[in-house]
Amino acid sequence: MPTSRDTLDTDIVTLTRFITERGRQTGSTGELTQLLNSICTAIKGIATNVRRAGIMNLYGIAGSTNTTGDEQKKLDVLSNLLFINMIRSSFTTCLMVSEENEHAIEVEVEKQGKYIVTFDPLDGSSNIDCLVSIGTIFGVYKKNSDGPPTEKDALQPGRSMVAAGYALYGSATVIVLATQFSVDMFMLDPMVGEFVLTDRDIKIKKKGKIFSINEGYAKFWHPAVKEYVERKKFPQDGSSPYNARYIGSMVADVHRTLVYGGIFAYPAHSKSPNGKLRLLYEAAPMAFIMEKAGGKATNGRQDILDIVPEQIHQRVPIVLGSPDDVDEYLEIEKKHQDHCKGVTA
Ligand code: FDP
Ligand code: ZN
Repeated sequence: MPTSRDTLDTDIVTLTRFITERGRQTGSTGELTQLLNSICTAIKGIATNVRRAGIMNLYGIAGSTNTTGDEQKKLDVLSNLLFINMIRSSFTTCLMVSEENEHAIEVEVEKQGKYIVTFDPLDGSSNIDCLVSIGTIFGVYKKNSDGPPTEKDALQPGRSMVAAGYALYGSATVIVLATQFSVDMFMLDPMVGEFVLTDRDIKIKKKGKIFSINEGYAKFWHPAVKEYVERKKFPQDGSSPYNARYIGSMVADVHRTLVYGGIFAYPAHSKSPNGKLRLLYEAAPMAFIMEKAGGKATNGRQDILDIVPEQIHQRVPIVLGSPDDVDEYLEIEKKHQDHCKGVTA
C-alpha cells in the first residue's frame, strides 16, 4: 500500500486557492486576493532569477556587462522592477514604498486601487554573491485618506497592516503569509510551478534555545544588550547556554526564529543609534508576522507595531521572537532604563 507521502495529491491547496477561498469566506471584494496573487507571481519571478543568477551573470554590480557584452541588471534591481511592475498592473494599489527607491512610487491614476504596499525586494544583499539565503519582505496597508496618494499615506503604524509576508530563497523557496486570521506557509513546488500550503496557522515556541545577533558589534552595544547576551552564554540559573546563529539576512534569521523559536535582534548601538533595519518594509512586516504567530517584536521601549513612522526609510532597533525570550530581554532593558533615569534624575 502506498503511504500518503508517495500518493500524488490531486487536491493541492495552492497559495492562489488559499487566498481566493479566504476572500470568499470573508465576502471581500477580491482586491486583496488580486494583489496577493500579483505579489506571488513577482516572487516566483524573483525566485527563478535567484536560482539562475550565476548562469545569467546577474551577480555583481549593476551596469556591468556579460560575456557577450550585454548590459546586465543586478539581481536586486531586477527584483525591484519585477515587484513594481506586477503590483502596478494588478489594479489594486495606489502607492508603493521600496527599499530601492528614494521616494514613494505613485501608481498611474487609471491603475490605482485602495492598497499601499511597502517592500524590500531582495533582502540580505551582502549574501547574494556567495549563495547564502536571501529573501523578499512586504507589508500591505489600506489608504485611509481622500485625494491623490502621497508619501504621508504610507506613514501608518504596523498595527494597521492588512497583511504581511516574506519569501525566503533558501534550500527551498517558501512564502510565509500573515493576515488578520493566521500565519501560513507555502513552499514552491518547482515541478508544478506553484506555492503549495505546507503549514497552517503557525505558532512560535513560547521560549527557544537560540540567540541571533551580530556579535561583531559587541564593542558598541548598550549595557542591556551586553547583559542579555552574557546571560544567554553564561546562564546563572543552571540552565544550558543558548546556541548562537546569525545568517545576516533578516528573512533567513527571522524564518529560523519563527520555526525553531528563540530571539533575533538588531539593536541600536553607539555607532548606529537607530539600528540598521527599516521600519516600513523590514521591521513592521516581520513584527506583524511574529505577533500573529504568538511572538513579540519590540524596539526596547514599545511594540514595533505601535510606532508611527515619520519617514518612509526610517530605521528602527528591533528585538523579536519567542514571547518569553523577548520578555526576558525587555526586563533587562527596563532595568537599565530605570537605572539611567535614576542617574539623570
Ligand atoms: P543587507 O544589508 O545584507 O541587505 O537589509 C539589511 C540586512 O541585510 C538584513 O537582511 C540583515 O539582517 C542585516 O542587514 C545584516 O546587517 P549586519 O551585516 O550589520 O549584521
Ligand atoms: Zn533588507
